[in-house]
Amino acid sequence: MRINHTNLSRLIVYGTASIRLSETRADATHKWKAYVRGYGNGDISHFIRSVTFKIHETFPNPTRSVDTSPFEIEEMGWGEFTIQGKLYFVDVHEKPLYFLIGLKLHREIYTTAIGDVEYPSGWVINERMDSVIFHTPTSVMYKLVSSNQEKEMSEEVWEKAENEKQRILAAIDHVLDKLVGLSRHTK
Ligand code: SLL
Repeated sequence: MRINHTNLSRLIVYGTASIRLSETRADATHKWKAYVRGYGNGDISHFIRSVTFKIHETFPNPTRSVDTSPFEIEEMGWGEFTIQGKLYFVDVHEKPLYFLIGLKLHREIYTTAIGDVEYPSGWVINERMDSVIFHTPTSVMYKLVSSNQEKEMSEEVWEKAENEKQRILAAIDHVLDKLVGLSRHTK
């Protein structure tokens, strides 16, 4: 049964963390992790059943499933690639959620942490934050999700997210302007 006119949401953070090995090998220069966690490291295992990480095919068993918290895998390697994630909810009636995250071994301008938790120095963090929205959730999911309160977003993180949103909107506007310009040209 679904509960109408109800929306529940929970913040999740997914990302990668990597560090250079002190002794590198031909097939491994870095140790890395990929993970999904709650905002501020809050527990998400009461509504998330499992997370599947599809990593590069140069690794053995490239589809890795994690069904207990922390939803995290750890590996050693030499290269960067995109990881495909799939998040399954405790209630199988809720559709799984897909995400993509770039494994980053080297720091760039946009490899940043969300800032809700501290990491030891030396780690390269690449994270995204997303809001999982349960629109007219099943009653099972409603009970599970609402059984735990989530940490409130700090003002700093909120501001960062808002700036990012504005940046994306400005980029969309820019592209739309270009497209309008192009179509005028071809008329
Ligand atoms: C690149 N397109 O060329 C990427 C591929 C693959 C990384 C990166 C395997 C480690 C191992 C590994 O790190 N693969 O052999 O165990 O940069």
